[in-house]
Amino acid sequence: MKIRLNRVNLESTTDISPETLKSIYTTMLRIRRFEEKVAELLAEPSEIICPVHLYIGQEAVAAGVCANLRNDDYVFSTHRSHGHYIAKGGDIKTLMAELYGKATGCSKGRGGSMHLASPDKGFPGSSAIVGGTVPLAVGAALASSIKGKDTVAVAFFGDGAVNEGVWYESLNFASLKKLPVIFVCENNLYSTHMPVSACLVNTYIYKKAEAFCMPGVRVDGNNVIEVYQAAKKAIEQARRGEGPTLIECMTYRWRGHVGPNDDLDKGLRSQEELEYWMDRCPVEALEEFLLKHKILSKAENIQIDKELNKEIETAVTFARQSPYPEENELLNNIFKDR
Ligand SMILES: Cc1ncc(C[n+]2csc(CCOP(=O)(O)OP(=O)(O)O)c2C)c(N)n1
Ligand SMILES: [Mg+2]
Repeated sequence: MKIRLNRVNLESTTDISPETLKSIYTTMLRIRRFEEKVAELLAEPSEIICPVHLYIGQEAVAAGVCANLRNDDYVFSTHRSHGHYIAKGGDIKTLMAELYGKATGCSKGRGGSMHLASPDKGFPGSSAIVGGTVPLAVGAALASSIKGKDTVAVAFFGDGAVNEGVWYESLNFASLKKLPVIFVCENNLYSTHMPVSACLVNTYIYKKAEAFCMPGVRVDGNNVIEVYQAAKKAIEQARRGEGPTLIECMTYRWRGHVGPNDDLDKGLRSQEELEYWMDRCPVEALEEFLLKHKILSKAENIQIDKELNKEIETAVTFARQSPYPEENELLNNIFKDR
C-alpha cells in the first residue's frame, strides 16, 4: 500500500453535526462519481462531444460552501461548473442531458457543460466568460438588498478571473454598498496552462480584500471542514447586512484544463505536483474522518456509493434516450418573445 505523506488533516474539532457531515460527503462523492462517469464518456467517440472542464479534486469547495446555503440563495458559476450545480441541488439527469446537447437538458441542450442553469434551485447560471458571473452575483445581492430580503449570493470563480477588470469593480461596489455576496476564489494554481505566479504580481489573492475594506481569508480548499467554517462565517455576516467576504480556497484540478486527460504531456505541470495533490484527495480525507469517528459505517458508505452509481447510470440512460432539440426550434429561447 502506498504511504501517503501529504494527507489533508481534518482532525480540527468541529461542531458540524453528523448529519451535515454525511450530507456534505454524499455531495462530494456525487460530484466525483458524476465526473468520473463523464470522463469515461468523453473518451467514447459518440457520447458527450461538448467541451468539458472537469472539477475532480476541487469537490470540497463547492460542497463546503453550498452546505451553508438555502434554496433561495444564489450561486453563480464558471466554465468549470458541474460541482457548483450539483452542490446547489441541481438535477443530475438534466445535467447529463445538457452535456449530451439534448432537449431535456437543464439549458434545453443549448448551453452545454459551461452554461448550466437551475433557477428553481437558486442557480441562475454559469458562463464561460472568465470573471463574467462575478458582477452578476453582485447584481443578485443588490436586488436582495433593495428588496429587504436576507438571501445571499455566492460567486465562484478561478484564480484567472482575478486578472479581469470587472472583478475589481465588482468587489469595490459590493463592499461600498455592503452587499450580501461571498466571493469564493478556487485557486487551483493554473489558468488554462499558465501558473498563477506568471500573471499575478501578488499571488496571495485573499489579501486583495484589504484594498476593498472587506474580510479576506485563505483556507485549505481540500479540507472541507475549513471551507465550511469559513463560508459559514462569511454567509452569516452577509445575511446580517455586514457586507461581503473574499474566501480564497487553495486547491488543484486533477485533470487537464479541458477534457478527461491530465495534460502532463504539455510539460507545464509535473507528475510529482499532480501526485502531491492526489494524495491530498478531499473526498478520501472526509471519508476517512467519518469512518474513524464512526459518523459513517462501512456498510453505509458502500450503500451511498451504490446509490450514487445507480443515480448516475439512470442519468446516462435518460440523456441517451432524450431527443435533440428540433431544427425548427433553433431560434427559440434566444429573443425575449420567442
Ligand atoms: C474573458 C475570457 N478570457 C479568456 C477566456 C479563455 N479561458 C477559458 S477558461 C480560462 C482559464 C480560467 O482560469 P481560472 O479562472 O483559473 O479557472 P480554472 O480553469 O482554473 O478553473 C481562460 C483564459 C475566456 N473564456 N473568457
Ligand atoms: Mg485556475
